[in-house]
Amino acid sequence: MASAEAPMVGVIMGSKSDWEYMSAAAEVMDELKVSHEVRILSAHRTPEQTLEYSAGASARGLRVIIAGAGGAAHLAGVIAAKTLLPVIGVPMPTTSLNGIDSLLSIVQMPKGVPVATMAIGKPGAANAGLYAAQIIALGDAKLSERLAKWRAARAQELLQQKIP
Ligand code: RP5
Repeated sequence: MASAEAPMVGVIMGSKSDWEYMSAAAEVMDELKVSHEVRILSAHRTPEQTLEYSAGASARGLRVIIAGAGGAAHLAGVIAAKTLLPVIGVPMPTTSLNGIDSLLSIVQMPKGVPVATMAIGKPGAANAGLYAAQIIALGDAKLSERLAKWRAARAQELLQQKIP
C-alpha cells in the first residue's frame, strides 16, 4: 500500500508479476511508517520512462530507490546510472533459473555505479524496505526509534519460539 504523504522511497519493479515478492518491501515500510510509492517500470520494455523516473527522483523528494527485477535484471543498474540516490536491487525468482540469474545480473555492477544487492525474493524485498528505512533514519530520530523497537520485537518473537 503506497503512502499518501510525499514519498521518500520509490519501489519499482519490472513487471506486475514481481509484486508477489516486492510487496514485502512495501509491507515493512508501512509498518515503520516510511512513505513510499510503487511503480512498474522496465529497463527493457519501457526504457525511456525508466530513465525519466530515475533522473527526476531526487528533485521529487525521493531519498532511496528500491528496484526489483528478474531474469536479465537490468532495472536497478539502469536506475542507478541516472541518479545519485542510493539504489537497492532485489533479485526476483520469476524465471526458470529461480533468481540466480537475477542475482548475478544485479550484483555485478561495474565500478563507479553501485547497487546495494539484497537476497533473492521476499526476504530480500523485506530487507530492502528495512535498509531504505535505515538510510532515512540517519536523519530521522523517530524512525530510528521505530526501527529499534521493530528489531527488539523480532528478537522477542524468536525467544518465544518453542519446538512442539
Ligand atoms: C522481468 O522479467 C520482470 O522483472 C519479471 O521478474 C520477469 C518476468 O516478467 P513478466 O514476463 O512476468 O512480465 O523483466
